[in-house]
Amino acid sequence: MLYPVTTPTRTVLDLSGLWRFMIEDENSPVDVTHPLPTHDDVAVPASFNDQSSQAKIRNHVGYVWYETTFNIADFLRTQRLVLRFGSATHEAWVYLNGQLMTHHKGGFTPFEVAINQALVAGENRLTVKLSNMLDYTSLPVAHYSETTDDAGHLVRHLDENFDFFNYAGLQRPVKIYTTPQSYVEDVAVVPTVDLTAHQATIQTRVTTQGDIDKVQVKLFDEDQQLVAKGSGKASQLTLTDVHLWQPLHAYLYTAQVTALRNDEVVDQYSEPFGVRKIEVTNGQFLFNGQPFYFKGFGKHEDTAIHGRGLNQPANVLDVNLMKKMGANSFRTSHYPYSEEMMRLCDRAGIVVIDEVPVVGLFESFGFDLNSTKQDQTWQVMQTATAHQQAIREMIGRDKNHACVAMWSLANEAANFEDGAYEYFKPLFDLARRLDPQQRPCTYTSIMQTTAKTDKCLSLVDVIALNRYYGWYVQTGDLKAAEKATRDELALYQRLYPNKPIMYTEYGADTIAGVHSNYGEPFSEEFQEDYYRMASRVFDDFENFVGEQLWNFADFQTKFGIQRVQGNKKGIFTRDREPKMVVRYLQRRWRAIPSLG
Ligand code: GCB
Repeated sequence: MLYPVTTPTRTVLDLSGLWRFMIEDENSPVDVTHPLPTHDDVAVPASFNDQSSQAKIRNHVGYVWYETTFNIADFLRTQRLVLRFGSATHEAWVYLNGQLMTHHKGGFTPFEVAINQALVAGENRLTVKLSNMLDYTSLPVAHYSETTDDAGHLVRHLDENFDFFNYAGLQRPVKIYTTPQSYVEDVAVVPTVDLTAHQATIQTRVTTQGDIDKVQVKLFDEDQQLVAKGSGKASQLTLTDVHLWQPLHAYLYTAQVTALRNDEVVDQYSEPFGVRKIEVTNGQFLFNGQPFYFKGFGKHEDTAIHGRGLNQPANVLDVNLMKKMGANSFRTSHYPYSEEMMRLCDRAGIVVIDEVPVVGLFESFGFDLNSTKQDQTWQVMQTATAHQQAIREMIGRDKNHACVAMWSLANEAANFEDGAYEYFKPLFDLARRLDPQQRPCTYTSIMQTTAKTDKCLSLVDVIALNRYYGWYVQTGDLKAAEKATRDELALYQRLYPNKPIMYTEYGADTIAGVHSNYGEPFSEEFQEDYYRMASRVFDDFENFVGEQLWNFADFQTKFGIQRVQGNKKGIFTRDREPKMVVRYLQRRWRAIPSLG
């Protein structure tokens, strides 16, 4: 799916701004043929939760309604008009002038619908019903239950299988874009690099709709100079003296695709792309032929008041802070991030592990490493269909991004239980079939899954471990934690000598401003000691290809006795002030080259 951009044949209208908002009172159904019976406002894009002064709204489980009005300039009405949601969390029913236009489930990927048929003259009314409910068929996963209150009214409950706050709403931009009636539907760009010849072959695959008899492709460099051109829906162009897209040194070309009829331009679309080669071989993750070392973070889309809503200044700051620290990468834990963030990473040279919203695929959660208990996760969870859709939509959206170096197909599933391999095998096959760039695939493994019990390691290109020695286990005992970390990595390396291993989570809750002469847990001293311990171990393992700590910043969570206003494992506070450990990590990461 293409990101909406303006071109000589297309324009984009942004519906961001103030919308009407209400939570649904299930005893008085909404009549979509009339304006919503509310005068409350909500800003879009943003989560609705933290914009409200009322706990009842912030914590609402069920349906919410959004509404706005817009006009379309007469001169645009001959064009194909497409209404596009960057995301709608988690399930949406979209009505235009009272007519149901589309429905989409899955809260972190875009969807769109052509609206010409439903437009009226003058003001148009756009109404969206959203559900923030999750269950064992959805992604992410939560336990859903219902009770009734004293008045006999339905009360819905969610117990999420994850700790981040279940922010919801229209969290990403809502846009209307135009295309001509015949148009470019999709573009896939696949670079193949010959590193010794400094040359690349760029395959483009274009799909069109309507009356198009010719497709032209032109490639431009960063100075807008034409560097190659060709024609055909499937074209293969050669770039000589190629500028590589390197971690922290981005270089973006643009593929300009023109659709023609009788040699007249019908539609044009421009897609940025980078040229780089990613391989996993002999226990190494190679970027343009050189061993790459991931330095960075697991993150969240999470800022004050915006919640999980697009916050571009925060995204820019986060990338700037990463670069300052010498970090080069992050994982989109635990859902695909906004398209705006992906485009920013393309420009900034930040390497991304792109993760589907698959978190919490376990029936019961624990850190008992000696447990041999088998739940019925793979019978209880009915997520396979949603999982396939999430993979399709993530890869469909992000396939051309230079920044995406690997797909993560799950965070912390019950991979040690019977049925896990049978569940994951078709999903890995699907991802590999769908990705035109054939990127490596992985999942991040929960501590309960060990090198000996994980049933799915044969599926992954890179072993990605989420580990909390010294925090959730051996709490505060960094000596024991160091031994456990070392022993486990040694075992993985011995059993899987050809697979690169990385940490995709490790961390300790740390309250900014809390200090301890004794390096106690929760203090800034402990956090630094913890990371020093982990670094010492990492440096001793040859196949160890990266460290992505947990978490870039403190973030909001559901309520729980382990969470005081959220998860405090950030090395920055929620408003991006550094904790003490940042200086240590900055020194370390600046001294470790990304490549080489
Ligand atoms: C994990 C999860 C992450 C949590 C983290 C924690 O294993 O993947 O979503 O936030 O632990 O801090 O407990």
